[in-house]
Amino acid sequence: MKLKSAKGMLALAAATAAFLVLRAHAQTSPFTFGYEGNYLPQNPLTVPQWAKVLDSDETGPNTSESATNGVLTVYTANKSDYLEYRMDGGAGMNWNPTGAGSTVEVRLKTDFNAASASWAGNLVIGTGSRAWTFGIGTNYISNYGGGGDLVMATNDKFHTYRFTIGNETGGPLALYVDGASTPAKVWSGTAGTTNRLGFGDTTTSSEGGQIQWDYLRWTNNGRFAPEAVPAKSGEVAFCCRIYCPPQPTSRDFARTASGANRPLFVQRR
Ligand SMILES: [Ca+2]
Ligand SMILES: [Ca+2]
Repeated sequence: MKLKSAKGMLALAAATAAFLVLRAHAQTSPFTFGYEGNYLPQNPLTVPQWAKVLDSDETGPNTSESATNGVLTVYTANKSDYLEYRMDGGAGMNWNPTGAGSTVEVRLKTDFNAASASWAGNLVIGTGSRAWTFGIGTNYISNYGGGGDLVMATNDKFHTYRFTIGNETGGPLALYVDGASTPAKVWSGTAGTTNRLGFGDTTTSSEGGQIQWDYLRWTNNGRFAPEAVPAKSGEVAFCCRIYCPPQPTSRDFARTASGANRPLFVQRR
């Protein structure tokens, strides 16, 4: 496709604008529910509300929880300490895997692992027939039941972790980090009847420390991997001068630095 005239360019601009309207629609959040860290999970102001089911030292000081500036900070002093929030699953519940596929996204930053602990806290994803319990450490994420580590720094900054499950009875689960379109790790999980989301510090044996949770979002309406950048190998961005910066980067394929979509053309070499 070649652009040969201003008229042609304007026509293409109009077509692209229409495409972007559709694309913007396609990029709307797939999530049905979310916890945004504005209140403690068990606070009635949190909708949907979580159950705080376990706390090894409710009056402190060996466990603590705080929601400040949209971030929940959960601390456990020792491996033996625990503090867990649950969103139980099932028919009519706000976590209800029914075969369509499920997607969970969390944004978090670990602060530290407790002394002699390998992980700072946990995330539990259970569909009622398949379960994954993740230990989240400062330098790796592990699946307790199924084994296998994703080696990465989780304490350098907030990262986004998207977990997708296509087959909720057999797995596997794929983890995409920071919007990448290919999984950083895939875990098969283990058979089990746990049907819930859970997070915090959920066991007595392996983890303690501190994690800051910015949000947890989820849906049981499908398996939604992060969207790929639309340009493909062998294609280059060709930008309309009306809308685009003179030196578009790869990120400009989808959006600007401010997060707003920009009209872009893709021209095959
Ligand atoms: Ca623990
Ligand atoms: Ca938040």
